[in-house]
Amino acid sequence: MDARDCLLIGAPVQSGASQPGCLMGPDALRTAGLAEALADLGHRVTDLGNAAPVDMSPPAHRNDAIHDLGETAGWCASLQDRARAAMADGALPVFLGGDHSLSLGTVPGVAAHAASDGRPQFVLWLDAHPDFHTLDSTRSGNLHGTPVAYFTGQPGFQPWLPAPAATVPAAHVAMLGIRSVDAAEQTGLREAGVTVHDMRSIDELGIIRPLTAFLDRVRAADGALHVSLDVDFLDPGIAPAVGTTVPGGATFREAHLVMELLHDSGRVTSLDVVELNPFLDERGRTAALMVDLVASLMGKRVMDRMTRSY
Ligand code: 6HN
Ligand code: MN
Ligand code: MN
Ligand code: MN
Repeated sequence: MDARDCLLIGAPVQSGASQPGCLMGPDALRTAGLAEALADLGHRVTDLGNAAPVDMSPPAHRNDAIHDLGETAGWCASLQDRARAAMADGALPVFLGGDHSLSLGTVPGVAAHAASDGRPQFVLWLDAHPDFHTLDSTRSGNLHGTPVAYFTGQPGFQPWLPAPAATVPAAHVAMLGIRSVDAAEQTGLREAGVTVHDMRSIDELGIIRPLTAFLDRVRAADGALHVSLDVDFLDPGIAPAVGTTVPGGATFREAHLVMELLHDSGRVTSLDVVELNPFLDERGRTAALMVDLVASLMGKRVMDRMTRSY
């Protein structure tokens, strides 16, 4: 990959999760050396500091489980603007979470820019969960479980959340690593037509085939590609610092291979690193692993290869 202008944008959002701690995520990623790792690879890195939510007071929703709706709506509005502006600068934004509700903002923001460039937007969702609840279907009321439904344009989000600046067609979303899906999400995903590669399919097919099939589609469409990396994509044995651990996640090598293939594709235009809860970490190991994975995505490799071997 050529040297890129990387913009680090902290999004210390925790209103979408049930337990506090994601507030510290951006600073843990900084402490683990994210900017330095990207600069070492030759990229030009600017840390824009942390974004803040705008003030919003949406009406109460009939689903009593929902909490902190106004704060999450405020982040959604603010991050849509920040994401769109970062893309308009020609940069590759890296959004440092913060819980996954931040993708309510980042994805519509980058998609709005892609639309203004006349490029289709694609999203790769690396997560144990599909995050496909609507405001009506969420039982936990944790809005980090809703962004994919929101940015693919499922109904029932307005007037509680701002209208998305742009939506992404469900057919342009692929999910990898999925292993915890609620009943309402199953139905919604099937009806919308999202491509879901659950852990069983990774066990059976490996991780290369589903990913390269998706990347081929992005390339054929000359699409922009947003990658949303949830810590719980990884197995909790290697990444304990997340509030929603699910056993049986991606291994160290599977995760690095995904990042390496993404780098080789040259298609990634924006990235979320989400759900890191440093309060739950063990001596910073999860933060360090996330930094290492981002470095792989941005070109770090063990050996320089003359040719690709697959
Ligand atoms: N995440 N489906 C569960 C819920 O509460 O709606 C878990 C959501 C996890 C959210 O992965 O970002
Ligand atoms: Mn998630
Ligand atoms: Mn552009
Ligand atoms: Mn998750």
